[in-house]
Amino acid sequence: MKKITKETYINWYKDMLFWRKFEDKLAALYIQQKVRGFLHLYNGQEAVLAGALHVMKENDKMITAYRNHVQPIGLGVDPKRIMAELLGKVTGTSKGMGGSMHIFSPEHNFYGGHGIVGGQIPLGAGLAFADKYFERDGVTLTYFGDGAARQGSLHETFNMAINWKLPVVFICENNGYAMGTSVERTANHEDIWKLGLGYEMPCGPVDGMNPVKVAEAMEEAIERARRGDGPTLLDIKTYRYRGHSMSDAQHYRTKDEVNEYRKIDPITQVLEVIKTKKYATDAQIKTWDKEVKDKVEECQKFAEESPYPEKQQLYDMVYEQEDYPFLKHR
Ligand SMILES: Cc1ncc(C[n+]2csc(CCOP(=O)(O)OP(=O)(O)O)c2C)c(N)n1
Ligand SMILES: [Mg+2]
Repeated sequence: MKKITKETYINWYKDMLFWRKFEDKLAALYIQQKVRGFLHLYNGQEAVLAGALHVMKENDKMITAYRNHVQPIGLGVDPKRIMAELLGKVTGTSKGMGGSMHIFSPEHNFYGGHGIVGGQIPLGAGLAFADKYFERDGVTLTYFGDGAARQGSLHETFNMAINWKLPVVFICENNGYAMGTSVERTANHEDIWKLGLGYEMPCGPVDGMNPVKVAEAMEEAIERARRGDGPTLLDIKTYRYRGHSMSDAQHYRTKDEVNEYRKIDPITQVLEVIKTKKYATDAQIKTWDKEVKDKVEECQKFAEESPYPEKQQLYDMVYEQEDYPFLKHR
């Protein structure tokens, strides 16, 4: 694995803080009704992304559900375009037509952004199949939630992926809840990783609040897939501080529970290493915090000042059969 150095910690801190603040801004814009529809935030889960990015290589891909605003930023998409997409602006990643749940950027190896719970699990295996079929060196990181782990298509996909030794890593981002339903209520045991055992798929639990632990587990899984030994299932234990979406009264958990997880917050953990190892002074850390704040404001300014799409765009983005014999779209 690429060494975890002082620079790694500093980049992790800056990146994770930016993702957190970027989404805090989205929450504020949602309350102002500038972001409409659904909004599912990643607050608390950042280490799962930071650890993965440390070990991913150029041709590796990522696909996830609707909690999908910061992964493309990590893969190199301009965050201004993501904020614009959320505000429905023409400068967005899908010209404002996709919105929060459908961020997409194949040129950055980011394949969405999927609203159907578990819908992306077979799609991730499909991306991996394509890489194997065309003999391309790529591994697909297929993310899904603990709720999605209860979908039937997961089993069909696992069976096929292990049988054909597809270059895919199945990553259950286990944040403890599917909307208001806790993991313990959805099965007779809580170890989602054991779903791999029936397929003799390498599998195990991972501490998802620590990017080092995530990177180590991911490295092993990605390299296994890359050398042709097929998939792994990682049950990454993480937590989301905010509600399922913005309209969640959170009656299913206590404030104390949320605070317990804040004590092991991934950003704080990384900052503690930076401080104890004296990787930076307090003044330097303050400068980074200010840089993050400014970058978020720049995104907001860009998104707010961008125009909405022309109405005509609606017709450009639907499938239209060339020889359709009846009324034309335009
Ligand atoms: C097939 C399907 N069933 C139900 C829903 C409604 N729904 C949206 S999110 C969600 C919970 C999913 O939880 P989980 O997979 O744990 O992901 P998390 O939101 O925790 O990231 C449900 C039931 C849906 N979008 N699609
Ligand atoms: Mg969940």
